[in-house]
Amino acid sequence: MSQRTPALRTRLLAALGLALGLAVAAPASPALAHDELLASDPAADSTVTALPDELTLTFSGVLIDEDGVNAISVTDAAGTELAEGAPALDGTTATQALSGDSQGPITVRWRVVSSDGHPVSGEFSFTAGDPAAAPTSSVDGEAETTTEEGLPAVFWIVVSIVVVAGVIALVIALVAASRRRTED
Ligand SMILES: [Cu+2]
Repeated sequence: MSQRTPALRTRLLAALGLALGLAVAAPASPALAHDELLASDPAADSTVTALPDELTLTFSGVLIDEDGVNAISVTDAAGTELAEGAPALDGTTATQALSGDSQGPITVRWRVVSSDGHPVSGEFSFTAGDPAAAPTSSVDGEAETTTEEGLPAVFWIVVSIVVVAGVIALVIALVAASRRRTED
């Protein structure tokens, strides 16, 4: 027994180390496979003569198409929502109908579910028409936007903690079980 225990403990420690390594690495590696926004029409930071009837976003992969999971918000300088209805998905392209004829800086905030199942989001802006004709800014809409950006990171941290806790519980159970067996 005194000879077997150190070997068993070493093996269990190695298993624990491997499991922890996998648990930490797992959420990080699929992040590399997230779909990215490749292009948009209007393009980011471009200037167009007038607000178009629709906006298209082209991604690097086919987005998950389920009701309500993909959202595109398009607002003018006053914070008025210009997006009309939900975006239409076609393969790697999302098309968002726009309404109104707002001029000046237009902000696009998108949040979609990547083909690997993870939510991805981003923001860019373009200029429509005459910037001097932009509606006057109301400060309201600004504060809310930053909170949503942080959500996926927090989500994966929580998932990692749960996974690590689960692995530790499993290892403790295995150690207890093997102890019971060696005592017999
Ligand atoms: Cu991912």
